[in-house]
Amino acid sequence: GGPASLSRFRGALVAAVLGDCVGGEFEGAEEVPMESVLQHLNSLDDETKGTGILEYSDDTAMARCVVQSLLTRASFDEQDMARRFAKEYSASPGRGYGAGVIQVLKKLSSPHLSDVYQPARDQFNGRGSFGNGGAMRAAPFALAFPDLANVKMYARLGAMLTHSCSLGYNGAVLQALAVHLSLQGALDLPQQFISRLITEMEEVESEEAARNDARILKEAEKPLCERLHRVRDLMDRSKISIEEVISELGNGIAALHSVPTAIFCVLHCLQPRECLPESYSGLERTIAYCLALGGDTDTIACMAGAIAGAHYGIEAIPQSWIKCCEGAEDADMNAKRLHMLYHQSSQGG
Ligand code: F2R
Ligand code: MG
Ligand code: MG
Repeated sequence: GGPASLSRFRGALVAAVLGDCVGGEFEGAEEVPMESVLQHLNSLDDETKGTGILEYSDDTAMARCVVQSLLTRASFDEQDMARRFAKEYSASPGRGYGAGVIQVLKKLSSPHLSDVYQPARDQFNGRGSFGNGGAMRAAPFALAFPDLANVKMYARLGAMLTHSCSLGYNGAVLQALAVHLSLQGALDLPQQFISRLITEMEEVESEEAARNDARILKEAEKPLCERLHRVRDLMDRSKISIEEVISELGNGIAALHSVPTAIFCVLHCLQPRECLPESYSGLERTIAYCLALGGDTDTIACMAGAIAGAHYGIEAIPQSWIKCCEGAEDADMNAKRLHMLYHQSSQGG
């Protein structure tokens, strides 16, 4: 489909859910042989093996809250979104949430809370979380707002409800930007895609709060930009091992160690790869590659799924995968509603 087509919206939201559901199998694993990944993915096609339904985790649970809030309010409403996060957590606390964010979600359910951003500010002795929980649910912002400045502003504010460290919320900004650009067809020119991300993040990371956090955490001056430069170097290489990707970019729970990694996975899998079946679509390659990295596989596959889904569209997703992932059909329905909201907004309606 063309820029911002319905197929791209459906691809983005559905593939994010699939990445979470199929990636959950390997979350936290140190080494994941590609053979195990392919076996896992093959089992989704084989109804006789009865994989059953793969449940979604916190990544999708929170993204669903973001989607419902944006659709219901037809804009960003921090009170409404915070209430939805708290309600979702209290209804299903066993979705594998991060150890720290649970405190925020409990506090957000208090009827006496006057500032919904305060619980996030109190995390980690006032430093705030740099986890990837803001980024893992950032894709819907790119599907609700056509304007780039709004995508950046609302992805940041949406993440700040739980992640007040700039590395956490700027990771969300980067993820939303990647989905926004992919939706426009920017991955047709991968070099320009990565350059554009670097340019945008240069501005985002020049803010004082970001510079302070980087200094305190002893990271590079502009940590996400520095990682994006590494992505650009790696994507120019014809061969690269999984070990090198992990050591250069990371595969962990911090936004810094997972958002650039997800972007790399998408870029690397734009072409067929020796280690992956020729029959795979680009989207299947991307998800498989994310799983083979080990570490935070559900989240990296969820984020890469959203970016890749916005590029390839819904047609690249196997029906058998959709059938066995909890929440995938809901995501498809919501993508259609977001597509309408997006186009209403772009017409000034
Ligand atoms: N939590 C997990 N996976 C662990 C295994 C779950 C298992 N399956 C189960 O069911 O028990 N996955 C999910 O968490 C990640 C998103 O986490 P989020 O929302 O960012 O949480 P949090 O707690 O804010 O941050 C995560 C951890 O990062 C460290 N950290 C963050 N900021 C820190 C700081 N300023 N100083 C020190 N450490 C900091 C802490 O260890 C946090 O707990 C996703 O992977 C999602 O899938
Ligand atoms: Mg998860
Ligand atoms: Mg995870």
